[in-house]
Amino acid sequence: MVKYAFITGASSGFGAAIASSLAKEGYGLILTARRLDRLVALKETLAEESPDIIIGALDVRDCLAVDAWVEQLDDHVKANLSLLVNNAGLAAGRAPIDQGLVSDWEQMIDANLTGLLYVSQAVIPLMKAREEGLIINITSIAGKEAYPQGNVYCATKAAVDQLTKGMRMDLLPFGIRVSSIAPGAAETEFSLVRFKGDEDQASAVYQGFTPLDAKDIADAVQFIVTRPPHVSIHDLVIMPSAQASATLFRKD
Ligand code: NDP
Ligand code: 8X3
Repeated sequence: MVKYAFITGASSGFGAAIASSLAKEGYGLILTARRLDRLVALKETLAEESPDIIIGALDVRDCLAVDAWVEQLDDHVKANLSLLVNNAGLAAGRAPIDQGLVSDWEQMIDANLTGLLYVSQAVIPLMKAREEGLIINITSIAGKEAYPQGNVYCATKAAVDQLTKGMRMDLLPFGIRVSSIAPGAAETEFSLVRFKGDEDQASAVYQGFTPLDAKDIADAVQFIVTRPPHVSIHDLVIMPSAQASATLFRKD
């Protein structure tokens, strides 16, 4: 029986790389994000590796849409949904706390924290019914250490860090494992989104050192999902070799 993995934010970066890695592991894939055209292209790319890919446009901030999306999945998919990767998220802007835009704050809190809660609450009953499952939350080094002008983004990731621990406790009786991965600087579309399409500002973030790439995080997911059932990876902090903390880099 095919096992299914539900990956949020699969239209780029970590999510797309994780989809590719899990296709190789034989998972059926449930891939969501807001940009459906990206998901259509990804499905075509992965078709040879996984014939079983379900895609859908989904904004994780929309609770009703999240519930409806999970509800409409075929019964055999719901019965075999064994992995959830809560990856969708973003940083919007980088500004001192008194100068941040309320709309940026809301977007980050609603996607990174509240959206993760909506998706988890929709999926967990399916795992509980089988007393088996694995949830991987993508947090960040920003959730371990705040950095200047990172304020609200850091706070959302710190919240998810704590939430991961709480979820693990609440889901222990049901055999559901909960992991987190906290990456440092990785070159994806993350900075382009943070700086609202300013390519110069985005590329400057990664100048002078070799950042992580999306496959580095997909490799970590692959490691977690291939552990035997008695092993639970609680938290992986993965940094570029040139990054020693949220703010300390060794640059050329
Ligand atoms: P990308 O910008 O490349 O990918 C982000 C993904 O999240 C996209 O697929 C985007 O899809 C999706 N997304 C954003 N908002 C929403 C939403 N409201 N509803 C549904 N999907 C949404 O960045 P990364 O791959 O780097 O980021 C993935 C995760 O990793 C994020 O949670 C990020 O905070 C975290 N992270 C990133 C690091 C980095 O340095 N790159 C380091 C540590 C953590 P779409 O726009 O199509 O909806
Ligand atoms: C993304 C990494 O350090 O830019 O979470 O916040 S950082």
